[in-house]
Amino acid sequence: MFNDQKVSFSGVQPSGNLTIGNYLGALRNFSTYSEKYKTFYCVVDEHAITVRQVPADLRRRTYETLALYMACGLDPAKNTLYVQSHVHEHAELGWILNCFTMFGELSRMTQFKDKSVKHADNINAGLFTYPVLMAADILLYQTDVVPVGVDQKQHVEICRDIATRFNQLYPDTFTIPEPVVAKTGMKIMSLAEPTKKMSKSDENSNAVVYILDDRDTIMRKFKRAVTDSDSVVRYAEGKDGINNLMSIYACFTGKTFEEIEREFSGLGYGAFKEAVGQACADALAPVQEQFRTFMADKAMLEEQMKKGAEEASWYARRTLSKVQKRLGFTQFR
Ligand code: ATP
Ligand code: LTN
Repeated sequence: MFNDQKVSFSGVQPSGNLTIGNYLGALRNFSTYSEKYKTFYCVVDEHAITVRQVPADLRRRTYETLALYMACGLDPAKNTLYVQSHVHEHAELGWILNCFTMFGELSRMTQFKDKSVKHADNINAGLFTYPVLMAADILLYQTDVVPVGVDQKQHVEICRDIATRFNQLYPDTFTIPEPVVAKTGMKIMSLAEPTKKMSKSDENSNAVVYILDDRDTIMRKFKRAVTDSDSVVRYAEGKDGINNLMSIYACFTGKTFEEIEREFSGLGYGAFKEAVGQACADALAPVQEQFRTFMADKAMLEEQMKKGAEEASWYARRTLSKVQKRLGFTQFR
């Protein structure tokens, strides 16, 4: 809460091409808060360097992620859209919160365990303290709600623990945030291995549908999606592939699972996959068109970055200064 207004905050890493998992689990839900909340949506480039990035790619993806925020309906006049490294208070509060976070609690984070296996040659301290920087992102803005996919819920929970611990020592410093996970789209699975999360850093691009894939590619990927030896479109245990396609179809069409089962009764998997592909391509077409328009105007994107960073800094400075005062750091005017 900032000046009696509720706050929504979320972030996406510019670490790869964004997927329909990112879209349905996170981005699409951000605009829900634009009218009634003060909203901050950040491109978290400092988080992205916890794994090695090619500088030119990181730079391009930072612009692309900002353009995608806007293409997903986030109007910069109503939402503060900015890049994390442009607001130095994130890193500063991150350091302070490191001193209020326990080694043991960070060791339990599943994303750290997964990424340590995936990047065994580079298990750096940043990968380990990643959730502390994320807590700083959230707490700097006195955030009430954090819209995320279900994989990030654990990180919002550790953020709540850190904030509660800090508040016990220094009362009324931070608002305690709530994670908000959408009912459908909370976890979109890989099309090739439907027990695994669809992830933008997956090496098998056929397992992942990107927001910017063209219609033919989308249709082809859904056609090849792994299903099962049954042929009935039905949501059931053990039918991970079909369950995932049904969730995706439900997200794009707003239909319930019962309606989907009825619609495809007696039609088989071929017709169903075709319909999922069409629904996905139809929904993404306007986003892609807007994205191309925004990407063609780099000067406008840079102006938005600057404006966003100025807005965000104003809030971030206030919280950081409050924290520093409570800790006993000296200050002068
Ligand atoms: P990476 O593969 O680099 O770890 P990622 O695809 O998991 O990246 P993030 O930038 O970490 O993407 O996530 C941005 C937002 O998208 C987060 O809120 C996350 O919960 C959500 N998200 C990511 N993948 C999915 C998914 N498959 N289903 C639903 N939400 C997702
Ligand atoms: N950790 C998140 C990205 C992220 C974030 C945040 C999300 C960084 N800071 C603050 C919500 C709020 C991820 O990997 N998806």
